[in-house]
Amino acid sequence: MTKIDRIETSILEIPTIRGHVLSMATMRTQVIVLVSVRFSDGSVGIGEGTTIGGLSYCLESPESIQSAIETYIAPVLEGRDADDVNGAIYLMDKAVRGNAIAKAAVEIALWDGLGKRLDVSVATLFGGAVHKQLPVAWTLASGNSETDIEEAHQMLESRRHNIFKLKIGKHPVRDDVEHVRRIKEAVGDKASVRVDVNQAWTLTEARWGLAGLQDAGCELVEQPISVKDLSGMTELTQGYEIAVMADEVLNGPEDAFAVAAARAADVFAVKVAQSGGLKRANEVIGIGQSAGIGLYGGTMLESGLSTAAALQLFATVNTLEWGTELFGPLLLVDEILATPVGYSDFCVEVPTGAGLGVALDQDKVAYYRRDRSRSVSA
Ligand code: MUC
Ligand code: MG
Repeated sequence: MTKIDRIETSILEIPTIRGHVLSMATMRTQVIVLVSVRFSDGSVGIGEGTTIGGLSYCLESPESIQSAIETYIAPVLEGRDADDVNGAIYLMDKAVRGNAIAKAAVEIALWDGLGKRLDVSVATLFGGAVHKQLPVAWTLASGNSETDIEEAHQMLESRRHNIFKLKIGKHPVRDDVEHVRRIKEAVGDKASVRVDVNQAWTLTEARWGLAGLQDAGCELVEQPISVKDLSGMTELTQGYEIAVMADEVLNGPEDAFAVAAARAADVFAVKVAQSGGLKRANEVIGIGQSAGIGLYGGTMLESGLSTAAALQLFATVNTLEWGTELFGPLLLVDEILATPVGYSDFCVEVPTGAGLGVALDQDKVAYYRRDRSRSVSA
């Protein structure tokens, strides 16, 4: 029996190509928690747990992800059967409440290891890929309308993206709607425009906002109000034509069920990290499908590693009505994969090969490492 020998983590810091301005934080660096799971047969699985803006986006930080893994998850998994990924998931859930991103990072590494040992892709472990590539959105979030318009034109000309998500919620609603209107007018029918408010609006602001946004030709609004106001989300979903997407409120299948039961969204932003791993994200997908809720492949702005993990899962889903936003590696100044995830013709390519289908560039990993404690990566 192959066993889990040792679980190791390290934190990397990689600058972003420009300031990424969200309603709750401006990102200039992305902080990535890398996980290597070493198995007794010499094989290694790799995973990544990444959040956004320190502790400003959700309840986990890079430091809490690392400490949850090293202090509480590694001791219960080390020595166990490497192939028993479901057993590991149940044990992690028993030993650790919450901490979805930490669990996801370890679970991804376990699936990667299993896929490599069986010489099949992670998509195959989830029933098989039905897509080789998926549509991919780009987020315009420079904080300046002119710069965003220029960036949108570049993306259209290079055929990299024709779906744009605009980050709003930092400015008065009227100004934000005007910003969206200008960008939609500039791209016309060549691109679709969506927005993400990251919970910044009150319900009253959201009523004005949604009316203005749909008038401006914006097709979707993501998490306009607090995760705590599910009845407000229901009102907005039912009151306007513009699609309402649930993001931060979705932390696994139980939340997906609650949102679906309350008809509190038209679309799920399915995030592997936020869901607690690939298996739980797949359950979120199943709940969305059975409730008639549209699906969107979301990101925590991860590097190519967890982007590849998400691609392995989303490639198995017949219909992602709203495509994906798996552009994380493109927001970073540098790659940590030996062979980067491919982007062309408005799509992202699903990596092929065993496990996640990607390998780390160890020189880059060493270069971007925050410190060298307890860390020897795959
Ligand atoms: C979020 O809230 O969706 C995803 C894309 C992006 O630009 O930010 C993230 C976070
Ligand atoms: Mg979002």
